[in-house]
Amino acid sequence: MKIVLSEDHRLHFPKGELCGGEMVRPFECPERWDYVLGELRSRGFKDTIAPDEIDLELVRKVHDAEFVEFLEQAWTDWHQTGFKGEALPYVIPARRMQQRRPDHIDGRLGYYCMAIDTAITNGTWQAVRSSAACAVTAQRLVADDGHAFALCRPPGHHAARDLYGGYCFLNNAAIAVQAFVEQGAHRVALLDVDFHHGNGSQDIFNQRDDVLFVSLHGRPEDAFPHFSGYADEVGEGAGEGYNINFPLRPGTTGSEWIAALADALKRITDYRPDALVVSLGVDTFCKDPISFFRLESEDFRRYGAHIGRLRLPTLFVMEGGYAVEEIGINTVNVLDGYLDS
Ligand code: Q9C
Ligand code: ZN
Repeated sequence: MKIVLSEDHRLHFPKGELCGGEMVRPFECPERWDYVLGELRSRGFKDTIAPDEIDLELVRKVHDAEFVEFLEQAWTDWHQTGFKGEALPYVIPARRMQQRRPDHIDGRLGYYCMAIDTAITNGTWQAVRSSAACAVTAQRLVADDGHAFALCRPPGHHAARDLYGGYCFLNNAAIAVQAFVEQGAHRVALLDVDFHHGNGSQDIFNQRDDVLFVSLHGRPEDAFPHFSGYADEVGEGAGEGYNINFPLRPGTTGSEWIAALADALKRITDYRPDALVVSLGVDTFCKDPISFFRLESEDFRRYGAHIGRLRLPTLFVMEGGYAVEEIGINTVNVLDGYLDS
C-alpha cells in the first residue's frame, strides 16, 4: 500500500490548546505523525510519496470560497492587528446573535470557528493545504492500486463547509470523496471510525445522496463535538437516509464497537458504493487521553480486516489519535488487517 505524506505538517504546531481552563500543550502534535511513519517503516511500508499541489477549485466544491480565503489570510490579519499570541477567537455567534460576518479578525475568527481548542499560527495554512494535498494525491493512487493511505496532519473531519475547529481546518477526507465524484464515481461511502463525530463531513454531505456518510463515535451527551452526532441526524432533502450515526456509550468495548461497525458495514454494502473513504482516527484506543472507548491494539487489526472484506477501492485518511506512543501501532494494525483480509 502506498503512503502519501508531507513534512509540511511541522509548520502547524501551536504552543497552546485551551483545555480545562488552562493552556496546555496541544494533544494534536507533530510527534503523532512521526510515530505513524516510524511504525509504517518498521513494518515494511516503504512506498512513500510526496503530494502534488492541491487544486483549490476542488477544495471549493466542498468548502465555502470565503472560508478558504479566511483560512489563507487569518494569520496575517491577526499578526498585522498587533496581537502577540496565537490566533484564537473569544466571541462566538451564539443563539439569537447576528450570523453576519464581521470585518475585524476577532469577529471573523468567531464567525468561522466551531471549537476554540484550535489555534492558527504562522505556518498553519501551508500545513493545511499540504495535508489536503496528501488526501487528493492518495485518492488518485486508488484507481491503479485499489487502496492507499494519506498520512494527513492536521486532521480534517471536524471541518465543515465554513467552519474550522477540533484541530481541523480543511476536510481532507471530504475533499478526497469529492475527487472520486469528479472522476465519475456515482456513489461514494465515507466511513468515519474516529472516536469523535465527523460533524464536518456530515455537514458537507448532509443534502447529498451520492455520498453515504456513516460515523461511529462517542455519543454527543458526553463527547466532543457535543452539538452533533445523534442517531436522528439522518440527512436532509435529497440526502435524507444517506447520513447514519452510531453514537456509543462511555466504556464501549472493542467487541461492542466492532458489532456496531458490522451494522455500519452492512449499510455501506447495501448502498453499493463505487469507492470507500475511511476517516481513520485511532482515538478509540483504551489509553487515549481525551476519549472513552476501550479498544485494544488487536481490535484495530480485527476491524481493518472487516473493512477489507468489503472488497472496495479504499482510501484511508488519517484523522485523530492522541495516545502518541501507540498511534503508529494502532494505525498500521488497521492497514495490516485490511491487507490480510
Ligand atoms: N480537553 C480529532 O480527533 N477537544 N479531533 C479536546 C480536551 C477536541 C478531536 C478536549 C477534540 C478534537 C480530529
Ligand atoms: Zn477524534
